[in-house]
Amino acid sequence: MTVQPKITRGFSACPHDCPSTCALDVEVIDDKTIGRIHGSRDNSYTAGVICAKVARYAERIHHPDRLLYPLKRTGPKGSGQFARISWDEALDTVAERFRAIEAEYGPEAIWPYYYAGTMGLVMRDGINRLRHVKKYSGQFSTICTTSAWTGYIAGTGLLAGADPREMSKSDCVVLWGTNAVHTQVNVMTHALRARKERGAKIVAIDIYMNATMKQADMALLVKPGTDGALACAVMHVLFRDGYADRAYLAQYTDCPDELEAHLSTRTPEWAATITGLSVEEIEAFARLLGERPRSFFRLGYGFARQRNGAVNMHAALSVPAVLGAWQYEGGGAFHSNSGIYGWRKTMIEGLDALDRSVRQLDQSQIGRVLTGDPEALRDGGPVKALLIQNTNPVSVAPEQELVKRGFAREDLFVCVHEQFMTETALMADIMLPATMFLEHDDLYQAGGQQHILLGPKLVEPPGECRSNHEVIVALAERLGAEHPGFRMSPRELIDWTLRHSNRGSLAELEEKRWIDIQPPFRCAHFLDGFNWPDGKFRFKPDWTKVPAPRSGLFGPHDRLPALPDHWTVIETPDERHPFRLATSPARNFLNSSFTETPTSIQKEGGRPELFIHSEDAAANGIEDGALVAIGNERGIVRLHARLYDGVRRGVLIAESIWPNASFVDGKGINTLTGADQVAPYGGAAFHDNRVWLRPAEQASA
Ligand SMILES: Nc1nc2c(c(=O)[nH]1)N[C@H]1C(S)=C(S)[C@@H](COP(=O)(O)OP(=O)(O)OC[C@H]3O[C@@H](n4cnc5c(=O)[nH]c(N)nc54)[C@H](O)[C@@H]3O)O[C@H]1N2
Ligand SMILES: Nc1nc2c(c(=O)[nH]1)N[C@H]1C(S)=C(S)[C@@H](COP(=O)(O)OP(=O)(O)OC[C@H]3O[C@@H](n4cnc5c(=O)[nH]c(N)nc54)[C@H](O)[C@@H]3O)O[C@H]1N2
Ligand code: SF4
Ligand SMILES: [Mo]
Repeated sequence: MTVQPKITRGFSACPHDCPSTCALDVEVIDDKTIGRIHGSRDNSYTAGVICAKVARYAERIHHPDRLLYPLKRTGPKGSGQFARISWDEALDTVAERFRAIEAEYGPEAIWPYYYAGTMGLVMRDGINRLRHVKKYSGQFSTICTTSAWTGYIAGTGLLAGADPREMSKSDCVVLWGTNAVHTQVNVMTHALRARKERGAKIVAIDIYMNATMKQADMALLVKPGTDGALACAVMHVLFRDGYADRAYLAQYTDCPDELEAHLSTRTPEWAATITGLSVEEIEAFARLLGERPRSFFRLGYGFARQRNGAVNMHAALSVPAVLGAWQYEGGGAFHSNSGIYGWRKTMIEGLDALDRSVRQLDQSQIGRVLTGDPEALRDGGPVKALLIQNTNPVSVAPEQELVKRGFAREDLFVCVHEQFMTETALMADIMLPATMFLEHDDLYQAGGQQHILLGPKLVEPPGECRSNHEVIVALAERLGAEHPGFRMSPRELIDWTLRHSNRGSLAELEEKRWIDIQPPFRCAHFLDGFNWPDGKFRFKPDWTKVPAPRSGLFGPHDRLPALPDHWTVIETPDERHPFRLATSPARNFLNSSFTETPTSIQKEGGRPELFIHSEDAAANGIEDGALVAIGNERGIVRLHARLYDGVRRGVLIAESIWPNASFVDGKGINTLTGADQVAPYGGAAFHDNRVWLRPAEQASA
């Protein structure tokens, strides 16, 4: 007789870089093993729903390829030849190299590089404590949010908005530039509830017929980078047809008359040419909104990953202001709640040691930084060492050819702390094995909703995996870095941070599992004013003074339009590059995470593919399934064609981010994306690429 193990339930929070930050119920089989993961039913935002890839997390946490022991490189860079070493040898080597590099080149030659592979505040941000105390080079994090946040804050003055659960009380939910079915499935839970319970309409605005567009009542298929034009024409109609809420505009906005005059030429006909929509589609969308001012604008990141992305975000955000939608429960706009938490992260990040004279390097420009571009180096010395946690730049960063060239430098010392042998870990001199979220304690805040959640340690890590915190503390000790945060445990850091941020204590959070910090209705809807001295929404922002994270003015910031508009700084097709390529998210991968799990790879069809309109394929002699090449001045990528008439002619979509090695030539999709910065504060325009397309045999790799 076999004894069935007794399954207990643990609670947690999803650590991945996803706006949903789901509250999780985890089946714990024994102290090393988990079963299925479920979405918590009693969390009002998660509402029992999570994505399939996290539900089957056992496949990732118990993966046979998990890194279990520290390794040192024994062959040429990137050869994959490593030998197992002890933790002491690994940490001593890193510390010795850092000390030697600091002695010869100064502390700014060392660049701790991280991102959001885990969103836990302790494990993600603790690397900054070491950075600040040691005065290593700073990182300006631009790879994800900068263009979107800047555009949103330019209007409201604050990164917050209507309670996302209010979507279920809306008459019209506008999913603008987010493929929520893939990237944050819980948005659909609340939007579909509004449709079922109140007959709400769901509008989706995207550049291809993705899974979210297919669920919409109205799917607006725009040309990439033209959302500003659509927003302007919609506002034109709202003013023209008496749908603009003039009393609201007078009370709550900066220059409604100037906006109305400016929009007089931004007609549906004007926008139709730019966006590729018909005049009727634009009129119908505007009318729908006009008749349903209780409209909820759920603004995503995707449409801001264009060179005019901040402007387009701000233009889309201006529509609910013209409509007066913010006055209604179920109306207004939401992009992210990152502005409501007000954390004191002194202990986690060592902010009391931050020296603002230390240079900040642009995360997205890692290729340029490592290949010695003086501007990217802020006219300082070279970067000679990297310490990497929670990110996989060799796969995810733009200008991949430069990134690879940089990582191949013999004089660059690289330490990567990872869960898997990613393409970045493969370039390491010292590789350290990392824990996963169920193997350490951490604190989470949701971007796409309003909870603070606890993710306690539930199982023991395999092999010799250590958490990010353990690695940072061990290095600090060897490097002589002093800070009280290095003497605290993760649980102490969580408790300190909660208490000093007036969010209770660890004991309280542990009991409650999460806390809902949704601001009151009037505040979330800015009914006592937007977050500017005069309380007025900005149609005409001062783009040099948006209170968003920034380290300078970048991109063509001196040419930003004063009012919402179509800004023509995108990579417009030309004779040599007649196509526009976007790298929209795949459902079963999360950035480059989950590309190691067999089910995800199989569900994504086993290989990277390029969606091409059948007429474009025919015109270029390309058949379904054929190997094709796409290229621009940044490089050439070869992958297989998938004919799909859900893309516009002239637009190509490669759902990403597949490992570079899964492409025919080992060149990943980011070979084609650029690291020039989105104005005004930076950001990477991953979906804004001008390319040519050919059958593969006609293109030399
Ligand atoms: N399954 C899955 N989930 C994820 C991720 C993932 O890779 N896979 N990534 C996670 C991360 S890090 C983030 S930041 C979020 C991002 O999630 P989202 O906010 O959804 O943003 P994106 O994933 O960049 O793109 C969303 C959509 O924008 C569309 N788009 C691109 N250009 C334009 C344009 O000019 N106009 C319009 N209207 N649409 C455009 C793309 O085609 C895509 O369908 O998702 C997170 N969740
Ligand atoms: N072409 C294209 N490129 C893109 C995008 C796109 O839409 N198109 N999206 C961009 C966006 S929005 C983002 S946010 C970036 C994200 O890109 P990345 O930051 O690279 O995100 P992930 O691929 O999720 O990788 C995180 C890595 O962290 C590791 N990790 C997870 N948890 C831990 C931990 O606790 N400790 C340690 N040491 N490691 C851990 C994982 O194993 C994984 O390899 O990619 C960007 N790149
Ligand atoms: S939807 Fe997002 S937050 Fe929720 S489980 Fe999936 S990846 Fe995690
Ligand atoms: Mo992201």
